[in-house]
Amino acid sequence: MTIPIGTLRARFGIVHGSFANQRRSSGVRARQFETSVPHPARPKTRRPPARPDTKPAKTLLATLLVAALAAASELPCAEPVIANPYARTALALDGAWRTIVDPYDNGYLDYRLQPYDAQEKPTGGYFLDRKPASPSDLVEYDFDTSPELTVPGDWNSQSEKLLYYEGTVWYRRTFDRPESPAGRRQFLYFGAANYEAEVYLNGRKLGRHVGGFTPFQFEVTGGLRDRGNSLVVRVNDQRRPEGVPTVNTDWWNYGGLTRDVLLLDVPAAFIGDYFLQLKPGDASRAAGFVQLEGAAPAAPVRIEIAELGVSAEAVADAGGRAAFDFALPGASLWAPENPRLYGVSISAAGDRVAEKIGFRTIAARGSDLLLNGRPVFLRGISLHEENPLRGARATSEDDARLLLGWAKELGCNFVRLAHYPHNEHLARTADELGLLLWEEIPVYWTIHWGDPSTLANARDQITGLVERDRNRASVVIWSVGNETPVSPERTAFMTKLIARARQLDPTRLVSAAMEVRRDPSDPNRAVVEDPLAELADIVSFNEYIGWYVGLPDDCARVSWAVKYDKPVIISEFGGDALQGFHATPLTRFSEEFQADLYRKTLPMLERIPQLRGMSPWILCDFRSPRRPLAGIQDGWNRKGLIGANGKRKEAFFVLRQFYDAKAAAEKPR
Ligand code: GCB
Repeated sequence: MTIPIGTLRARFGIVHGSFANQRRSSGVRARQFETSVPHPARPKTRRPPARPDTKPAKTLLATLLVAALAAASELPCAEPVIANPYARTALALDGAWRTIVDPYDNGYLDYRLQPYDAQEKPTGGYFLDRKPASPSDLVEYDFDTSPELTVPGDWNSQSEKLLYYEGTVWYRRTFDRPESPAGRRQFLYFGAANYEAEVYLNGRKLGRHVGGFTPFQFEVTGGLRDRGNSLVVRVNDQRRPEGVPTVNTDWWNYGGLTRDVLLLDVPAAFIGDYFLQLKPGDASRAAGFVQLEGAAPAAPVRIEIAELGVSAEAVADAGGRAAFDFALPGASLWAPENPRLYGVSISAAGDRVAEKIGFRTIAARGSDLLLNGRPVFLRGISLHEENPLRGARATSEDDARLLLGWAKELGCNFVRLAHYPHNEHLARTADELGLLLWEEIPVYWTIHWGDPSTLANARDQITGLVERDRNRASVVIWSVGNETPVSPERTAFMTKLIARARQLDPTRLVSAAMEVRRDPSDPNRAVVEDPLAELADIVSFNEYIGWYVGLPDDCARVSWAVKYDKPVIISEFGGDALQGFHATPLTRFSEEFQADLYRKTLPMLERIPQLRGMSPWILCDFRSPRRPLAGIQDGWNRKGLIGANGKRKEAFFVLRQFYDAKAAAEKPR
């Protein structure tokens, strides 16, 4: 959510009982699969209508696309940011920023706890970036002599003192105005700031953004000095019950300016956004829109794809939006084994932006998952946006290549980016490497379902994520959350998020990581039953049989009751192992235990008739404040198949063998 304050210039738009319950109760591991677990009452749900066959489904999709495009043009611009910022003329404001750690928010609030920036003429506040006017002048902070932190980057990993710090850190960066012909416009673009950011330029507040993983921007045209601009950002990552995520997460939620900061420079009228994919229902055509900002009415817009000989033109409507629908003769479809991207060039009103886009279809038909019309099995792995070798937020393209390279080595064609939007480099690199992606927002565990501000926040996050990545061929699934407790309020909340994702992008599938419970009358029967499963395109759930529930040998006895005629993805399973710790397979935290768990889990999952993929938990060990066990965990969740030292554990090879066999079985003969 971006809230602009008295913008320097009106911005475009306007700136601005499940198994899981069992294991989490009081932190005590309930090991017995046989233990009875009460399940919260669920409302009666209607069975979904029978799935129409492909033809009507395609027509429906096409209608939905048209309706979504029409509806989207009527929506208020909640948080528009410039699409594809990396293709723009930009000054990268990355590198060393001066910082002040401010646990009491002393630079933000006066001694009556009133925000300085609410005063008409602020009498204090670090955002003024003041210097003493004379030796007798009292100023109790000085950015120029304060420690530096690197941006993009989290603060926790950059200083031993900040390892567990949650609160406010002030960032300041100075810069000169880059040369730019008169009439052009400038925007300060932030890839993300976790969790809340107040942004000030030369002592004036530009606005505020809430939500730690989506981009935001402020227009600063006319507000830049030639020399010595002072850009100050207050970043606060205090956990809050009504937040998204809320106070409880099984990952370290790194604070800071964790993504790139760019000063973008664009023409007066420019291409603000675009969305181009294969036309639902007709894979021989592309369809979508281009959104212009500040252009004269009826501006012509051109899309060119030189390699395919495409040059299509459309005229923007009164709102600056041009709709496209054109043939893609001879396009080779994007797929993991053929990650073909085409150079797409968009030009209008004197602006031009270039992009690489892949074209493919994804659909669910009955329990089948179809990629480009052919059944596909998702050989996946889950991932946090963390470089385990540094114990730090992953921030760069290099980090993306490291992590996704490991996933490729594991034999994956699919990666679940858990539990929040990862940086844009991940999706762009996945496009190139040929990895299908599941992308998610941090609606994790127990969100405040009844709080409208929480819903607005989550809605903003799904909006920001979909708008940023809907041109990525790699992304096939939008996930609206993880392990949320079944209740009417939660389902109403999720229904709205699903509708939002579909409205913004009718070309992809929607899911959420759900839970599994035990049938009270049959201890060995695992039941998946959730009204959310009725709403989703894919039924995904996390299961920890053999780790939180029972022991790996129990897997042999489990039968499944998944009543939905939809593709099933096991979004998580796994167990902890400390890399290099060897013992018997029944010794917790040993590599042998984890490998045995994988060996026994895989055949158990294959007994689910609708199984179409999995993303076991997880590729790498990751930092978690919920994992104190000394000598073993030391603040890390050890469910990675790769340790924090970068070394593969035995289970890595078990899964790789399974995936290699799957891939071989799928190869067209
Ligand atoms: C889960 C969560 C994931 C945890 C994992 C675990 O179900 O979705 O965030 O890290 O279990 O290790 O317990």
